[in-house]
Amino acid sequence: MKTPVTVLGLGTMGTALARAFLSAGHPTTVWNRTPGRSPELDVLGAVRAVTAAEAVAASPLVVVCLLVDTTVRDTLDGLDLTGKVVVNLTNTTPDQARGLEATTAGAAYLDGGIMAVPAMIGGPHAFILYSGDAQAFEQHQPALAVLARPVYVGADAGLAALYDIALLSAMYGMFGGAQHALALMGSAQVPAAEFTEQLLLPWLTAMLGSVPRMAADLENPPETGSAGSNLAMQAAAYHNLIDTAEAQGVDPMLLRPMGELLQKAVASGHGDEDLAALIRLIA
Ligand code: FVH
Repeated sequence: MKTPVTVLGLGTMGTALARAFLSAGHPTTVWNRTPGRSPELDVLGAVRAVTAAEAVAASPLVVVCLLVDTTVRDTLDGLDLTGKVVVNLTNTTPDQARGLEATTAGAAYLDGGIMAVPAMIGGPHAFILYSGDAQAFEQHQPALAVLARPVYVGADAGLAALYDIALLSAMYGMFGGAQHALALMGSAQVPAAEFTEQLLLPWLTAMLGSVPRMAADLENPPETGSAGSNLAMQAAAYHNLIDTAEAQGVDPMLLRPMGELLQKAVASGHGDEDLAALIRLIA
């Protein structure tokens, strides 16, 4: 028989997780603060627990996907977790994950960072970062794999959150740039969908190709200066990005921090270097 699983939290993500476990044949007990949420899970065979304590008692593997850290703490507070493996897939900071590990006495703790939206769960492109108890991860890897590709990043329970936050930070930076570009083109009534498909996506895809070189430069700084687009040149041109946004009536708030960092890099003598120098500056 497949490992029985409990899912605490039936928001959009918790529901997707429960659905994936049920579809893969795991006996699945679910609990949610507001009863009756996601009735489609009943059709798939979910067992509804009335209390979180009842839900935890039903399975050796307890997956938690609630709103924030305090929600998880309040929900688990006072429950008997002895002998359970608790997998917390709620978004947390590294310190919150370590704190939660310390409070789940008697249980093995794994913290997770879901790198997917709900519709991707159970599909080929989703992955979930895990850190914490290595033995628990080994034992339950087959069950966790029905959700998304499991990626174990280390025994420190806070590591998955650190990786998760790094990837989310990169995502928001990317979205911020794309959103500014669309606002700018919108100010000239350029159709957004066509601009995105024909120019924005090819441009961003080509530029993403330079990220591995940035990472390589960070690990092995080049002995000579920039091979192509030095920071002094970029800082000089960056004024045009701000001026154009203002002239078009678009708030440059998403662009300003990068311009300030470029100026700082040049002022502190890094003008002949490449973009990896900016990483060293903020670190
Ligand atoms: N959805 C997404 O795209 C992202 C993908 C990456 C991971 N995140 C994180 O997953 C956590 C849950 O997200 P969600 O999308 O399921 O969120 P909601 O649909 O808003 O559901 C929230 C659940 O939390 C329950 N809840 C809220 N407050 C309390 C409370 N005080 N006590 C007990 N439960 C609480 C809520 O219950 P209810 O409102 O239905 O009673 C939902 O079950 C989250 O950390 C994301 O950052 C999702």
